[in-house]
Order: sequence, then C-alpha cells, then structure tokens
Amino acid sequence: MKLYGEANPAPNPRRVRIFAAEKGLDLPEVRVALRKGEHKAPEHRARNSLGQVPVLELDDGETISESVAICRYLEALHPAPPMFGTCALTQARVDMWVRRIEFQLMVPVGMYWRHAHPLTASLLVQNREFGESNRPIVAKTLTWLDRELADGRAWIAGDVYGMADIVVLTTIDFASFIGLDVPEEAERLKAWRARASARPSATA
Ligand SMILES: N[C@@H](CCC(=O)N[C@@H](CS)C(=O)NCC(=O)O)C(=O)O
Repeated sequence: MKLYGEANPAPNPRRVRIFAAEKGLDLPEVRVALRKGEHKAPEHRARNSLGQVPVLELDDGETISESVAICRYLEALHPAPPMFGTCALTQARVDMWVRRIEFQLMVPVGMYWRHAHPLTASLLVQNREFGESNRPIVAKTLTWLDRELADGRAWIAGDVYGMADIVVLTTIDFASFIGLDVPEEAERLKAWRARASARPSATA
C-alpha cells in the first residue's frame, strides 16, 4: 500500500499522514509535485481522474481517492485506536463535524486560495473580488467553531480525539499559511489548536 501525496501545507494528504501516525501505521508516500503540475499528468489522472492528491494505491493496484474515504478504509483495516467513533452517536458526531468543516470552512478557504492568493494567480483564472469575499466567511466560521467549544469538551466531536480534529487542524493550518488566521479572540479554538498541535502526529 502507498500514498500519493504532497508536502505540507497541502491539507488533504496531511490528513492521511496524521491519521496514519495516530494509528502507528507506516505508510510510504510518493510525493506528487503540485507546483510542477504532476497531479494533472496522465500517469496521476489514471490514479485519480480529478487529478488530485491524496490517493491511496493498494498492493493490487486498486486506488482510493478522497482523504476521508482513505482514512475510513484504514480505520476498517486498523480499528484501534478508533478515530471515527465507536457507537451510533459518536460515529454520527464525527461525520457531522467532518461534513460541517468540509462545507463551512474548507470551501471558503479553498475559494480564497483559488481566487485571491498570489501563489495560484499564475495557475488559475482568478476572480479576486469573489476570492476576497471568502475572508470574512472564514473568520465568521472560525468564530462559530470557537463558540461551539464553549461546552468545555476537549476535542471537536466530543471527549475523544479523532478524524474531526484532523480535518479541522489541517484546514486551519493551511488557512493560516495562506493568510487566514484564527481570530485573536477565539481563545477556545486557539487552546484546542495548541492541544492538537502538541500531539506527535501533528508533525506529519
Ligand atoms: N476532497 C479531496 C480534496 C483533494 C484536494 O483538493 N487536494 C489538493 C491538494 S491538498 C489538490 O490535489 N489540489 C489540486 C487540484 O485540485 O487540482 C480530499 O479530501 O482528498
């Protein structure tokens, strides 16, 4: 089994690396150089027709795309420690948070990156005004996330660290890299980030 990915700060391959580290899995990675356009080459499109990373390639050549689907596959093979919940309620909570973060946070972060960031300007046709319009949306979502943590729970989906935390950490770290920082006053979210970043897996 091997992972096709890219170095940090690319958030989606990092999700899988952190997940594998939490599970204690040794997952070899082949880097696909996004800046050189290697992800759009026919060789990589044969692995993922969308031309994106990460992709998990199994020993029989089968491929799985989408970071969360890859992690779910690894979870099924290696259930301990559980990262997607252990009962109907905790599993639903993890799914709820993963979807909330994908849609409420990752989408506006991605739109800012594609449409307003100088690093993508030469690669894409940008609509700067639209891109910039995502900046306050990201700040508002991060403020909402901070309020959500007001009940004192340690992790995003409850009392146990898991996939939702990985999705939030990779998204927030990427957002910071592109200039969309966690608002100063979001103390609970900053404390959560410090806890998540202190785990050895966060260096993956
Ligand atoms: N929903 C996908 C998103 C994958 C994705 O957007 N990956 C980025 C790198 S972090 C990429 O390949 N971008 C290049 C592109 O979309 O053309 C996942 O979770 O794996």
